[in-house]
Amino acid sequence: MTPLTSNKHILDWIGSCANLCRPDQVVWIDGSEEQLEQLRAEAVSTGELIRLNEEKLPGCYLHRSDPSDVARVEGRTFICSRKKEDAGPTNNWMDPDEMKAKLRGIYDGCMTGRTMYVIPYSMGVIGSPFAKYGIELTDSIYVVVSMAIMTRMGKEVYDAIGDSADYIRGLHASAELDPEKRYIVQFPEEDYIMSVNSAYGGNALLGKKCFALRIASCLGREEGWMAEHMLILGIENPQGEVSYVCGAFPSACGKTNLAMLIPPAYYREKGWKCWTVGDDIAWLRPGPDGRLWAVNPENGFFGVAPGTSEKSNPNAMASTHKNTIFTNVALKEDGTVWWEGMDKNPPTNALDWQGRPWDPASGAPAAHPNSRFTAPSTNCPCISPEFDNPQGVPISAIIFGGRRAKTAPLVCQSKNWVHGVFTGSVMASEKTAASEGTVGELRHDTMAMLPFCGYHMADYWQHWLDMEKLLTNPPKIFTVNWFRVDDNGHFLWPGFGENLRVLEWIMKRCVGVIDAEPCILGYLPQPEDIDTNGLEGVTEDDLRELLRVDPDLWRQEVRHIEEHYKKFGDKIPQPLLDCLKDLEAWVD
Ligand code: OXD
Ligand code: MN
Repeated sequence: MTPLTSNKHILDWIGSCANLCRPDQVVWIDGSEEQLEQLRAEAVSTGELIRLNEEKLPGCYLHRSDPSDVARVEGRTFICSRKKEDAGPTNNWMDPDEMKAKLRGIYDGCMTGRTMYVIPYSMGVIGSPFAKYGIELTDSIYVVVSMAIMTRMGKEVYDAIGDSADYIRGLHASAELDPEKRYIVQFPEEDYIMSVNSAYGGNALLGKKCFALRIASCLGREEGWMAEHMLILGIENPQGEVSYVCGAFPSACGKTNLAMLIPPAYYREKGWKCWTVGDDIAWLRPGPDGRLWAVNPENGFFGVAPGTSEKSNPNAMASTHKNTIFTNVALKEDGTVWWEGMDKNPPTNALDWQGRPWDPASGAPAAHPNSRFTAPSTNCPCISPEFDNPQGVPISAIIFGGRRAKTAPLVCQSKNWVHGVFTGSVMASEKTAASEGTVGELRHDTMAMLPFCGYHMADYWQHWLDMEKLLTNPPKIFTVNWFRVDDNGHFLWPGFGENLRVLEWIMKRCVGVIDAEPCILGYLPQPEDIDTNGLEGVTEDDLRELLRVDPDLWRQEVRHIEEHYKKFGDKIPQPLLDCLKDLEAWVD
């Protein structure tokens, strides 16, 4: 097949990868619907994709992954910088030459009998100041058709790259899907990603975590911008003014629901609206006006299916009704799909995520707990009109969240940028039954970036601190906690759409039209400043409890923070240590 580019760097690199992997043929993906349709048909003929009910789910497919390949593999994900010190204590590291030698043995001849597809893609709107380009080589049609949803993909990307060597190379091979030879490797100094023996989205769709977070975090540090694991939400008030917030949350904290929030009836009637710009990743740059501007570099949602329902997130449900690829969900008799938490009617005569007949009485899940939908952003009913704006959107507030039964208040504004960076650096969540580890155990997940930062975490904090110098009007920083419980273990806050009540307070603080109560953690709302009109069951006493900061709990928290900080040794920026000192002085 004739190459779609004459760029020598690209041709040489593809040549050397083809020599190593030895595919039967190389296919250049041009992004046309015609070519994609051919590939989908081929995947259907081999069973790699299953076509779903064309009337109820037009253009939708089911893919079942290998049962040993259903999630990201942090233990096998590496940052191979030249110096170990640059990867830091929270990343796996190996010498780049040693890693490449090991990987060469695994890739050797792994595409014999298969096709190598060449995918040109852009993270961000092609040609925009934010955009970065990538080329992924893969042996998987599932990866090609998923990248067509998740990125801006097609031959226009070659025009944007031109003759330059400025693009991110990614070599993906499903190979034998052998978990023992599975490696997800980033070489940040070479703009190179190598991923082998997994076809799971987070490991194989290289534009997402590998590029848009791990590699991009390193590019951002060099170039004065930030790649963050954050949603981007637009909030429109009754006057028609839209403010934008970014939010970082560890998993199981309702990030996708917040990204697609539907205002409660009382707010809707007054004219409030919410707009989704992004559900997972934000690239943030200082604008000429001294504010921080954000884009979502992706073009689709790779959402967790279980728990998503018409009740919890109707916008996510609507996003999956056409042109969507479902992975590892259950297949119903009528050619539609099902997962736990979709509704209260488990299907009869369904097949589970591995294609086996499923008995609702068996107690086994029908869908894998990490089953996913890969859906185009344009399907989302509340997608922001600014989604494709090449300049992005200006960010008024950054929100750090976590799941804390008692310690963290419902909402609190940090004292300033430095203090906000401190609160992000010590972000933590208590484990739920759904995640590994002991229920209630605390996991520190700095800015929700623990598995995604491509360099030393303490250098990353310094980069956050340095960003302030590039901003004359930085966003205000807040912490939120939707998960406070009372003494009987009942949630005190209803969450979901009602979170807009908290966001409204945040917006008011950003424009300085409301006072707040100073405390050791920053600024708290007065209970009466959270609008509870139309909200049943949350009393002023509940709000007082939701906002209470208990010194005994914070004494324990300080010990946890000290423990967490110990990992980073003497690299921790002094301003963050000063924030910790203030907290220590308060609890002692
Ligand atoms: C994701 C993740 O899939 O954070 O977005 O794991
Ligand atoms: Mn994510």
